[in-house]
Amino acid sequence: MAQQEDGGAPPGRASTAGARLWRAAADTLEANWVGVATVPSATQYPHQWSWDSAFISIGWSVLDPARARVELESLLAGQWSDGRLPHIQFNPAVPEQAYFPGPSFWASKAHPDGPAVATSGLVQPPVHARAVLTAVQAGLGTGGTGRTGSKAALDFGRAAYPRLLAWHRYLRQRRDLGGDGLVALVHPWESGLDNSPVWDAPLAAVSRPGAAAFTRRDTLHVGAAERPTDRDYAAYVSLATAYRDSGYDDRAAGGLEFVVADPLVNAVLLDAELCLARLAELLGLDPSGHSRAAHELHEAMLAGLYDADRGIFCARDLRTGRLLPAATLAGLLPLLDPWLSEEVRIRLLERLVSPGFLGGARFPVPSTAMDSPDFDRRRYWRGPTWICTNWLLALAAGTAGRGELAERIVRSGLDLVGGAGFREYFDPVDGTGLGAHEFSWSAALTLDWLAHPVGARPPRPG
Ligand code: 9WN
Repeated sequence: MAQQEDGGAPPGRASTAGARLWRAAADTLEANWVGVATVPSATQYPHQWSWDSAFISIGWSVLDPARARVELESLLAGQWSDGRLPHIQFNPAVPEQAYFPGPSFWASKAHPDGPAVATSGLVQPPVHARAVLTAVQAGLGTGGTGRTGSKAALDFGRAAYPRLLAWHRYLRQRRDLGGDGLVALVHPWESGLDNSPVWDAPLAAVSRPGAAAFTRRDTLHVGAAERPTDRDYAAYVSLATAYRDSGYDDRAAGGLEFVVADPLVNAVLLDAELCLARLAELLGLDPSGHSRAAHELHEAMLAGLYDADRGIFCARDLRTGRLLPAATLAGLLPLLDPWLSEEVRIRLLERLVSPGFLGGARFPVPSTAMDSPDFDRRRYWRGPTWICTNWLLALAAGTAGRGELAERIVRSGLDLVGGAGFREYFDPVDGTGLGAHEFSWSAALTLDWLAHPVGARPPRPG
C-alpha cells in the first residue's frame, strides 16, 4: 500500500451520517484496490477502466494522494504510442472469461502501437487531466505550500503532463473525423454512456449485429432488465470487431458503421484542456496553448452540436450529418464551458431544472429526460441516475455560477448512496440501487463531495 500523506478522517460534512458514509466509501475503495489500481467492481468489471480510474483517483486524492498517483500512473502505463488511452487495461492475473470482451478479443499486443500490457482499443471520456490536476493539488495541499507530498506531487505532474498532451493530441487530431474540430467516437462504449437512447438510430443501422458467436458475461452478476438488450450487445460486438479488424485505424474510420460527435466527450475535453492550462502553470510552463484549444472546442461545439430550437446540445451522426435528438444529460454538460453566451447558458439551465431532469425526479439527475419516450428508469444509461454524471453536472452547474443547483445535485447523490449504498446506478423515481454493488466511482466521488462541499470548492482553472 502506498504511504498515506493525508487525511483519512472525514472533514467537511462531519455529521454522524457523513462520517459513516465516509468510512463505508473508504472501505469500498480499499476492497476494490488490487495493488496498483482500483477495479470498478470486483465481480462485474474486474480490470482497470479508463474514466472510472480517473474518477476513482479523485477519491484517493481525498484519502491518500500517494495512492491517487499510483492509480493514475498505472492507467497512463496503458497508453498506446499513438497517444490513445484505452478504455480497459486488463489485469493479467484475472482469467480471460471473467469479462467479455477480454484481452484475446482486443488483441492489443499484436498491434504495433499497443503497450506492454493488454488493453482494449477504444477510448472513454477524457476526465484524466482533471484527475491528474486534482492529485497534484491534493499532494501540494491547500494553497500549494510546502508539505511532505509536494515534491512527489510535482514530479508526478511533470511525468503525467506529456502523456496527457499526447492523449489530447490523439483525440483532437486523429479523432477529428468530421474535420469540424470535434472529437468523434467510433463505438457507444467510447461515450461512457454506452446504452444511451442517443445511440439507438446509429445502432439500428449496424448491418450484421452478432455475425460472430459470443457469450455475454455482463448479465451473470446484474439482472438482464438493468443491462442492454441482446440486440444492442450484438451490435456493440460487431462494431468493436470491425474497428479491431481495421487495425484500430482512425484514418479508415469512414468505413465504420458508427461515427458520432458527442457533447459530453467534447465538453469534458474542453474542461480537461483548462485543467492542463492550470497544470502547466503549476509546473512553470506556458498554459496558453491549452486555453486556445479549449476555446476552439467551445466554438466547434456551438457550431456543430447546439440545437438552438430545443435549447440543448445533441450528438451528431457524422455518417448522416444529422443531429441525434434524444434528450439526455450529455446535452447539458456543455455547461462546463465558461465561454457560453448568457442566452445559451440560460437555455441549458432551464432545461436542467425542467421536469425531465432536476424538476421531475425525486432522485435526480436522470440520464435520460423523464418526460421523453426513451426514458426507462431501471435500464443502464436510459434513465437511472449515476454518481459520476451527477459529479460532472454539479461541476458544470458551479461553472455556470449556479452553486445552489450544484448543491441540489450533490445532495441527491449523497441521499442515493446514503440510502442504497455505493451501487452502480439508481432509480431516479424511488432511489432503488441498481447494477453492480460496491461500485468504486460511487464511493470515490462521495468522498470528494464530503471533503469539498460545493461552496468551498476552489475556483475553476483557466
Ligand atoms: C463497457 C466500467 C464501465 C464504465 C462505463 C459503463 C460500463 C462497460 C460494460 O462499465 O461499460 O465499457 O461492460 O458495460 O457504461 O461507463 O466505464 O464501470
